[in-house]
Amino acid sequence: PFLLNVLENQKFLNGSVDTYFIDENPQLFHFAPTKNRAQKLLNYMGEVLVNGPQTPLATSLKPAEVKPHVPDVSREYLADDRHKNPNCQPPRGFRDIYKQQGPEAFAKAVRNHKGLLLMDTTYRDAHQSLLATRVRTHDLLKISPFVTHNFSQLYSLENWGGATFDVALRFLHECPWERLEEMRKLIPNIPFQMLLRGANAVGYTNYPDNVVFKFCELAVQTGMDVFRVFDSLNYLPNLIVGMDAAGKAGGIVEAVIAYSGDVSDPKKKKYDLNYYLKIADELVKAGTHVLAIKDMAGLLKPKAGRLLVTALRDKYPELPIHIHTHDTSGAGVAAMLACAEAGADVVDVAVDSMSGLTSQPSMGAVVASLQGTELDTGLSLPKISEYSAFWEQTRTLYAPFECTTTMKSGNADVYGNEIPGGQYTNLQFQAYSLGLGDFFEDVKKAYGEANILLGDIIKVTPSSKVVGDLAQFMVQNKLTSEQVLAKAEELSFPKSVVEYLQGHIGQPYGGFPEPLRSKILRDMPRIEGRPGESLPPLDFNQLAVDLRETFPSATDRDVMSAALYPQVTKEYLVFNEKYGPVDKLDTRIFLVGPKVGEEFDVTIERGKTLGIKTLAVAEDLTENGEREVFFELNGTLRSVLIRDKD
Ligand code: 3PY
Ligand code: ZN
Repeated sequence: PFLLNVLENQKFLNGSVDTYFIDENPQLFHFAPTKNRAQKLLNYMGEVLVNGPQTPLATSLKPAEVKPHVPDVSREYLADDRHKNPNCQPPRGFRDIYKQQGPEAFAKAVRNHKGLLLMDTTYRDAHQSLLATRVRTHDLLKISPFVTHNFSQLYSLENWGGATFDVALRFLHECPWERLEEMRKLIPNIPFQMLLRGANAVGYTNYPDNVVFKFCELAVQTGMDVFRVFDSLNYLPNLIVGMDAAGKAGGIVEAVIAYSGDVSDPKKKKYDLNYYLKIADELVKAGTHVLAIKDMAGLLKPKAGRLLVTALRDKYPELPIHIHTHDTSGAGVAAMLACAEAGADVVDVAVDSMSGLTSQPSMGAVVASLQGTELDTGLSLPKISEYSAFWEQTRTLYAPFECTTTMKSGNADVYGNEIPGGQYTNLQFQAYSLGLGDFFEDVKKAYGEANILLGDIIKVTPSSKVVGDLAQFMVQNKLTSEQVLAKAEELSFPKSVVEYLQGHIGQPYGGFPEPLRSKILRDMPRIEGRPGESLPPLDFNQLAVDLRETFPSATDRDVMSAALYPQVTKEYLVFNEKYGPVDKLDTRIFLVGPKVGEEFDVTIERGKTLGIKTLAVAEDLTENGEREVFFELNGTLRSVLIRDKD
């Protein structure tokens, strides 16, 4: 009412009043949104108790009933108290160099560093590969004070981008921006790294350029430092959009060459050493601060790694080289050691309990292997063990998403089918859920054939989906490669395959496969060149107006999320409005709800903790088909009525 009165006042409206008081007291206008967050959370838990999980679980396994032990960081070092004692800052890290002296100085410091540097992928690729990207902010934050104090020597912590953005909004009902901001508060010293899919940003399709630029700008403002930029076809024009966007935002640009084939095998001709050296040249010319090789499927054998890194090192003595791999075959540690010995500055690892299989090679194994050598990482093995123990327990909370439900060991067949780490467990999972005996073996074989049909392309998000979709299509319709070619005109191919051939994600090296392309597309339109070039810029102001019509409190971050994922973001906002800050619940409670009789705390903001006890779920339905669920909230009886959907 105060605000309305002021706004309707004629003197105020014609500007003839002194409004300094208002200018100087902006807090007068900060109205607390109708919060009742506690009630919303009770509604959420009631919903889960009555109607089951509100986020789809991938298996019938239940989250373990553990409270993971968080290793100690002495009290005075915790972020809350840091400002009271400036001497308690965490040790200096590479981020301090970047923030004080810029990306070039950062790159120089990395290059001049004596031992091998590591990027820890535990916060992103490791759980993207092993746990369907489901690790929640709540668990990431718990271990962050330990990380900032014990792993300050890391090159970076990969903790954002890739699939995390989409999954956070879609399945975890949490804001990816808030995740980034909160991690940053707890970890000021270690550079944060994200995976940027070039012109696809953190999505699966090309966006208008201004979306990619604005995305990077907001990412840097929210705390991102290193942008690993790739394109799923190594298509240079797409890569350059991502590099420019990250660079203009002030980030550290780490341009990537996605690795395919086997440079150590003279019979594999398409992606030979020359191919990689040529792209490297273009990326260096385009001003990358760091050069990375992204071996998304784990195909880089030790011998190939040695060859490739030696050639790059010789050619670019000043440039930091960073190697990414997956351990699918089991040769990951060996490959990373070979790359390090050949002159790579940084390699990717995940903490032991989140490593191996389709994830990254083990941090502990790499660190131990190099102790006492010239490449000694300087990291402490006992600290790695404590970190690993936290994740070993935390991982059991995510049992419903465990890749190990189906994957029991590494498998060197990946050298043949070339399936990227994240996709490997996905396909295996789908195959098992269809319950068809040898289906996965058939899909893997078909994946290799589909790749050849499409012209032996680079396979990583989203081009890997094109190959995977074609492979499943072939298996389901019992088609051989020859039959696909012969019947191409009559078959109704998956949408992703058609769009790929139309040029929606870019141009593949060596061109599109003919006559397959012409047979499938006939007179359908084709995009020549870079897809984003023909997309009109997105009108952010209009998007903000539209979004705020339905969600008045939508932030600029929400607008950015909506630019990338319009539908998913709206659903996230609706969910959030209805159920409140579900990201603050412990993971087991978030996934499957509390047990009846269970007492637990939920900290919804610093200093504001709810004490909750689940009392009972009514046996009988009300006449409206609702079921009453009873809680104790901070000692007071509360109940919620939930429509029973059964
Ligand atoms: C992603 O794009 O999310 C990847 O991890 C590709 O390897
Ligand atoms: Zn990866």
